[in-house]
Amino acid sequence: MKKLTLILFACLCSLQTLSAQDITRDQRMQWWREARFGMFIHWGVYAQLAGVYDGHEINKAGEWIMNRGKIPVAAYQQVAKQFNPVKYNADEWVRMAKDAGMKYIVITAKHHDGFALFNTKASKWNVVNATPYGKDLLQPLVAACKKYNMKLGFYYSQAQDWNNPGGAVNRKVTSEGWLNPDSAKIDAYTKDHDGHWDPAQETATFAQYIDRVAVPQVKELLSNYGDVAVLWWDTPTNMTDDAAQKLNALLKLQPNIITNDRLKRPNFPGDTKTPEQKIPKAGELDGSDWETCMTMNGTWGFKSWDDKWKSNETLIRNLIDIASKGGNYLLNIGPKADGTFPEQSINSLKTIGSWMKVNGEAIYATHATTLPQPAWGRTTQKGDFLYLFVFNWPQDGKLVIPEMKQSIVSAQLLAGGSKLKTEGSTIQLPAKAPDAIASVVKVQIKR
Ligand code: JFZ
Repeated sequence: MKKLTLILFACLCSLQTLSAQDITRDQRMQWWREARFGMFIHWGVYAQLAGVYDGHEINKAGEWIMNRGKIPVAAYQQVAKQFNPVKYNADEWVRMAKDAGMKYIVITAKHHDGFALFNTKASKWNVVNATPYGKDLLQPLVAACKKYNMKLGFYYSQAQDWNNPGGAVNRKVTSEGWLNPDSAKIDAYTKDHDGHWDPAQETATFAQYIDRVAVPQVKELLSNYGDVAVLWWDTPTNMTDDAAQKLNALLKLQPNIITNDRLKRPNFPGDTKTPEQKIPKAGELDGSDWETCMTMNGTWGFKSWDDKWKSNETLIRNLIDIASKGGNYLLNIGPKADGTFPEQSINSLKTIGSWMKVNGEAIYATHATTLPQPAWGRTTQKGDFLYLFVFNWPQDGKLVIPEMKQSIVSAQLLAGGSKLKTEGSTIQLPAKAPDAIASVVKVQIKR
């Protein structure tokens, strides 16, 4: 009898943890699903080089300069001696994100160059020990995010590490989708190489790197900075299931944390899919939580000579396109070495912010509609409201909602708020679009 009770008790317990977990996933994901828009920040020693080494403009993304330029470990660590971001103002950064309508920030706590933006006991290769600045860069960001009610997540390159011994090195850049195809400044430094380029990188094994650096650092990140909203793993080069297991186990330090699918494939799917520099087709990723990460120009980490800036029209319409398909937009900023955002990024954030101020309700906490994608733009839905994003203003002023089955109760423009006449599934628009990039019509439907 005692045994039976014990077994029963054990069963009940496991049942309870199961159902508790089920609830937790939706609860855990709720803020993220409603947020729709976040800021990615790629910052580190590479910003100091800004895409130029030894007089050469190094091709490809700025944060890859050590790898693409085959910069020796000692030489790269010398660069840190100049990294002194005295103009870094975390409060200002968070305000810029907030004013743009962003709901979360994900910052590179450690990128592939292994440089920790935080105070770590696991490696001297960090901002406190290796730079004249000498202060933790994450701490002020944590404080500012708390102040402005902004969620904060950490990007952590768990496998690739080009400075800490034993870290993995991608042999070649296999997917070039995120590279700037027009930056044809090819020279001797940009040829593909096989693996490590400096013996200093190979004085420990990968397993030792995981135990000595990655595990303790992730533990620090998840213990010393309050609530961590997201852990954004990247490039599972050489990852073993054993290493992934050890890192994954640390997530219990933050019960509400959300993780992506880049720890190790396929056994560690995480919570979110991460299409990079591209927006999936409608329906393509239905059923999963996904986030498109994208650069504003052609690089993640700051590069002085990259001027492939996306227009505000592209950025705003990307956000709309992504929201209309049920995803999130993680838009990147590559701060300069002095701690300021590039001027172009600041300006775009402001423009997006003004648009969001008027039209944000059509983005946040909405979901994809079942309507076909209209030729004039995109649609989202929230409860009894449909939101119509008009990119191409109809010449005859008649906006037709294709395959609309429900009847319309009322329609109005979010910009200015004027009520619009409707007839069946046709909405009568004023002659001129209130917003040249995207005007939103809010439609109440009868369900
Ligand atoms: C990775 C990094 O290497 C890069 O520096 C940046 O941080 C970016 C956000 O992520 O780059 C990738 C990762 C995955 C793919 C392409 C580039 N991919 O899956 O195609």
